[in-house]
Amino acid sequence: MLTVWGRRSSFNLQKVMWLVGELKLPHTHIPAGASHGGLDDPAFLAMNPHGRVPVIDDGGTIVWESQTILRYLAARYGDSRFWSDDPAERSLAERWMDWSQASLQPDFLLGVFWGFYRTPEGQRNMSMVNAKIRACARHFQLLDRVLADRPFLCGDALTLADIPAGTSLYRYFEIDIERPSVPHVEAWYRRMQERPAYREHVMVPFSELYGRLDY
Ligand SMILES: N[C@@H](CCC(=O)N[C@@H](CS)C(=O)NCC(=O)O)C(=O)O
Repeated sequence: MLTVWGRRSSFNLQKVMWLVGELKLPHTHIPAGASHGGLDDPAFLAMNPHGRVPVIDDGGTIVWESQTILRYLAARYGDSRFWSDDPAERSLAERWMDWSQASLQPDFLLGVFWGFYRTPEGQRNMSMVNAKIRACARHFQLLDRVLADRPFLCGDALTLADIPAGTSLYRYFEIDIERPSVPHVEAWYRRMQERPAYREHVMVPFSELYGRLDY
């Protein structure tokens, strides 16, 4: 049996739960982190010395780091659309996962979501926030160009490529910031919203996080 630790408002948990939902994996979810606590418990630190969620225990195999978990679940339970045996084909999805973690996620999640949405108004560094909003506009315009001739980042079907970047969409389109016109990204987002796993695990209201720097 698969066990997943994390809080439902955690962006990194959402990526994992979205894939768990797509793969229809039976699982137990244990709320952990923020007000649920538990991350400093010795038993939790023995699983993840970094003391962060998400973490999974899959029949005794412990995995932490959200994107490592995505790769693990896709390789263990996915069909070849999520994890190709061919390194070249697999790299088509992996590059978008790594791009998302190295480029989009720092600018959006740290710069905009934390810097703007989670920071109380009087404490915001608006020149930093505005620079990050502009950086995000460039990231989404890049995605818009790629998605102009395909429904998903690697072609006709959802793959691991779409999960980290796609998890940003709900918050990006919900919060009150300036956005460029990105019709192909908006169409991609509508395709995500048709998926029950996306609606259940990613479209999680987050207004309780507004202006709150604590977890
Ligand atoms: N790079 C890690 C980041 C893990 C991380 O920072 N998780 C946050 C939640 S998104 C966390 O555990 N925060 C502490 C808390 O929720 O109490 C990953 O992708 O899993």
